[in-house]
Amino acid sequence: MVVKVYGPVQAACPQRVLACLLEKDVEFEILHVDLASGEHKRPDFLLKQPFGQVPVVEEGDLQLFESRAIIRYYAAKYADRGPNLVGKTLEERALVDQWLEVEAHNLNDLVYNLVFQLVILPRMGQPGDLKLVHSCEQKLEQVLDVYEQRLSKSKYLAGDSFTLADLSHLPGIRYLVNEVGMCHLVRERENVNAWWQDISSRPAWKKLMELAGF
Ligand SMILES: N[C@@H](CCC(=O)N[C@@H](CS)C(=O)NCC(=O)O)C(=O)O
Repeated sequence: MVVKVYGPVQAACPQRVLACLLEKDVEFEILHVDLASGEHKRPDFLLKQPFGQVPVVEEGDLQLFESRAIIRYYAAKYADRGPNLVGKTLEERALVDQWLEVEAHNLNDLVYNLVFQLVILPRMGQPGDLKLVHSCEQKLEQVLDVYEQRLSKSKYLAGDSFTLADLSHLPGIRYLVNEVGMCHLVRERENVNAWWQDISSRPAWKKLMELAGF
């Protein structure tokens, strides 16, 4: 069954889902949601995503929102197809979950704030808050030092192979490197940089970047 994915292909959270579907070779259809005109806040869309955000997926009777819940679902559903993204043992799965949580709770907000202050507000003709930018950048330095340590011990976040833990970082790190002018945060860290070069070279991610027109 074709999976319907609601959201602009250029937005980070839909990209998390699309990267997973491409890795798993799951057929999908993108239904563009126009964030600029507030389509995601309209009553018909709120029936799909009550918080008025993208992405949402529909597959038959199943409707799901929250990008990390969606990727966990598809990675588990297609565990035997394509790369194993969830880990093989209980311990590997726990490590995948741990780093998915780190991405969601330690990294994502900082990146989001930087994108909002340095990309979205200026796009709307408003200046970003540079004090907040500086504070987020400093906090991000510390978070990425933890990644650097971790990636000095294993090639990928959860161990020796690429998993959801790594995949979930692709949209946010792309923003850092390509959109907010903070590529130094990645480039300065040998292991983080090697990891980023590796995961962003995956065919599924490259295909998504083409789809997004980046
Ligand atoms: N935790 C949610 C966050 C979703 C989210 O923040 N989506 C953004 C696009 S990346 C959005 O819809 N922004 C518009 C808004 O919040 O009004 C998820 O991972 O799905």
